[in-house]
Amino acid sequence: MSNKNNVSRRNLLKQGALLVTSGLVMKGRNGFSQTSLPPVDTTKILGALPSELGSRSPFASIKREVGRFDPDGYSMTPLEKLSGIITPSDLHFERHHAGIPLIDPDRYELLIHGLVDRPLKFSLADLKRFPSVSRVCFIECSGNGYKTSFDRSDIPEDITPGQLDGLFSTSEWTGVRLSTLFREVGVRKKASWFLAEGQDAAVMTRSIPMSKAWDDALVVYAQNGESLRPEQGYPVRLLLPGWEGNSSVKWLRRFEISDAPFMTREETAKYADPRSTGKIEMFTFTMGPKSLITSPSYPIILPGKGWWEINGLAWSGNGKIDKVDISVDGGKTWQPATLHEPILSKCTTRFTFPWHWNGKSTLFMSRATDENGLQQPSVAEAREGRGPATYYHNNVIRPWKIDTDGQITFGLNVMV
Ligand SMILES: Nc1nc2c(c(=O)[nH]1)N[C@H]1C(S)=C(S)[C@@H](COP(=O)(O)O)O[C@H]1N2
Ligand SMILES: [Mo]
Repeated sequence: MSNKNNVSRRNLLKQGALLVTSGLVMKGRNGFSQTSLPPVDTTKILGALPSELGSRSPFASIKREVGRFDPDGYSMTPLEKLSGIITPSDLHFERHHAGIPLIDPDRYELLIHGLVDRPLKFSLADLKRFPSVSRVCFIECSGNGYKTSFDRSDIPEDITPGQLDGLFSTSEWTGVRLSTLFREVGVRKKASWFLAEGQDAAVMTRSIPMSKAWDDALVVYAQNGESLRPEQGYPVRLLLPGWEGNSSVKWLRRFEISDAPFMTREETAKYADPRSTGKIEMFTFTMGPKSLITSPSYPIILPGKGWWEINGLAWSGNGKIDKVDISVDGGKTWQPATLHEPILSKCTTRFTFPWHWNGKSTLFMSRATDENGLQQPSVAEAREGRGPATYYHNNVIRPWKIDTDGQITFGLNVMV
């Protein structure tokens, strides 16, 4: 498999030489003591000694793609470069409306007030004293999928999976159940909504139905075994499994309990879905079933016909993935992919499918179905059901096109 952007062996050697001249290999954090690349006979050279902090192989560097729009910004997970389901923490996507605040954990406080018996403030240490829980689940920005409405076909063909859908990542999160905290303050019976507020310069606020708190909402302080990254909400964020990323408020400082939604800017001017009826649907929290083939994908060129493994990711905010079907004939026929363990609820599932490419030009794609029987829609189905105006919750089937020369490009424009 060759890849236009892939570093060839020769380029790697050149890069190695560069690393050496810049002293990076000698003095790098990883402590590699070799001064020449490629490593000659590694059995004849003392290897690197242990270090306080690990690092990636210089041959396996990997980066997020960043978009900065003052004061707004995002970075995207390079989905095509990852294996399994966990996103390394330093590659988790980011979406900040007003940058990353630096919060002193010793001065951190979470206030819970409103329709409660005992308004309380919790320090970070207080939160860590409650029974802890861990859960592996995804976060997906509701604007994931190239911010284009279902009706438009202006997504470029030369787009990688990460550039298309990289506002999506999976981590193991640890914290305390929100229901535990709400019981502690004695949430009143008539409470039906609560406000979650962040302490960043955007003061992100969202109204969340009380049912989510009693169901599976978490207040988390750890990610993949260590404290949250600053960009993921250090020291504490709300985590609403399966719901649009925006509602998982980072740098969390306050919950206000109420009997009505608060109608904040983030749920009226934004994060609401205009429909073809002319009406706007609000509080469309759940991320629908979705899948994406991450390999082969643009910019890969398959060198010839034969067996190639189709590899990808599937997820649903409604529960577990039940099946992923693959079509290699433009959507005419479908065959089941193999789902890899673990298959967790509101989490990412890896799938593979052995494909015998006959050398002809075709469109190949995946389609996810979750345990509730909800299925990833085609563009036509999405347009029909939701109207053309919204770009939020874009989970339409994502086809890739392969030419007779093996070049793979994004194929949605061919379909619509
Ligand atoms: N306080 C606060 N919370 C926030 C945001 C923000 O800008 N401020 N961005 C939201 C959006 S739009 C998304 S998609 C997710 C992104 O989470 P991540 O940056 O950890 O991937 O955080 C949400 N929580
Ligand atoms: Mo988002």
